[in-house]
Amino acid sequence: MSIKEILIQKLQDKTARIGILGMGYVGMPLAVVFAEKGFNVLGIDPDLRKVDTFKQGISYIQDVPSETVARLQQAGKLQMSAEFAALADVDAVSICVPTPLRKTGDPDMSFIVSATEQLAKYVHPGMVIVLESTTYPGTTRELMVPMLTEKSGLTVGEDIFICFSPERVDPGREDWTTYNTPKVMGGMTAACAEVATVWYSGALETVVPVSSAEAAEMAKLLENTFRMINIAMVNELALMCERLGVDVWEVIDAAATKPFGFMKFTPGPGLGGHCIPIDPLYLSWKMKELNYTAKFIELASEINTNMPRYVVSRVLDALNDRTKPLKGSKVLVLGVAYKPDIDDVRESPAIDVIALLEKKGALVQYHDPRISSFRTHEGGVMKSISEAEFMPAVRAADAVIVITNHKAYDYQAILDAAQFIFDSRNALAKIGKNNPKVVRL
Ligand code: SAJ
Repeated sequence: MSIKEILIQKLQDKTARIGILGMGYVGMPLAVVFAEKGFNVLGIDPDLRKVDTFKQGISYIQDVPSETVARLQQAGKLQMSAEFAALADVDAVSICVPTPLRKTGDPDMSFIVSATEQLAKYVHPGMVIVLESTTYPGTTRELMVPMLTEKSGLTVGEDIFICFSPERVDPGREDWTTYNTPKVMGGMTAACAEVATVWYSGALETVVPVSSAEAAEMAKLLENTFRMINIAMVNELALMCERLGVDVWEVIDAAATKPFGFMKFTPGPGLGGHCIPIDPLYLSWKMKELNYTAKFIELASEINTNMPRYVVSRVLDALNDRTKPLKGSKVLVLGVAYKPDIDDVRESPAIDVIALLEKKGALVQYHDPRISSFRTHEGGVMKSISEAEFMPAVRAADAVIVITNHKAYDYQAILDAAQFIFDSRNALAKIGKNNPKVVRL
């Protein structure tokens, strides 16, 4: 039997040992899915706090219950370590590490490089490697393959099998999970795709093979660029509707009655999260390397990035209409998470809105039931007001600004108590319509 046939056999009978590099919101659920389906899984993460928490049978990932972690650990199906040396005994590796942006706006490949450098020390014949981290097209071929073959002398498609398979984890979502979300799989060779498809099909509901790693890398970027550009389009629509004196929310709801050929997006104070504002910039960066300007991405990024400034300008105008300067006004920001009903503040436009308000001299407080504090751009720490302080702060504020429309808020009570509300999310919707105390984006 060939190396490939032996590896496929081990993947089919689940004697293959699995390694997950990076046990975050992508790696942990993936490790659990493989372990639940009978594989022996080792999660490797350099963060000792994660490893220690895991070893206590506690989950630090919102989508994975501690009961699951404890059960799989006791069953010997799922272990965690901070030591990469354990990779020497592993047959199949998924790399699920962060791909953020540098301060310069260029891709930060350091997590992929360091994980691959570690893996390269232990790579051996009969290993399949799948990169899941969102990255620019060409990463698997141009960066992963050389790092894993040049020193080892191993041949891709014969000794080792290298693929790209984009993660599609949406933290907090319960309808689409790691198990039932279709998984695109692109191999460096047909044999690579065959091996990885056998592996992932042993645990996930649907695997969708494509012809190359680049096709899989690009599919992911299309998914998230599609969102970023459409959000930018409705954000610009909001600016146009304001100038036209037309209610953008009514316009979008009306357009959304079209049962085909339309997909609803809503305007807001900007684009947050660790995916949508960032992933498309990996593509535009790569295209610049190829002397091509990704015009839609650049324009969408410009529009989305400007939304916090637009929100502050609208608040300033509204206070002016109430003969109140923004400077010295008490402003209460409601919700700083990057989207409703989650506890993640990464890239949240709320941070920009608050910084701009303070720059204009406003006296700013914020409340978020899920974010007790966050680090400001200047490196300071801002704390949420308490529940006890909440309603008095709503009453005392010259302006209440809804930035993140958490379901937890009692918008009627807020409307009754506030002097003025700027609603950037149409959170008040009907109850705020035609109410002189409310101005909407
Ligand atoms: N946003 C708008 N208007 C919209 C939709 C979103 O302003 O119509 C804002 C959100 O408030 C947030 C940002 O855009 O600040 C991103 O929102 P998102 O709904 O895209 O949520 P994310 O960042 O959690 O995106 C993830 C992505 N999942 C993966 O990358 C695996 C994305 O591909 C999913 O489509 C998205 O979840 C989802 O559908 O929930």
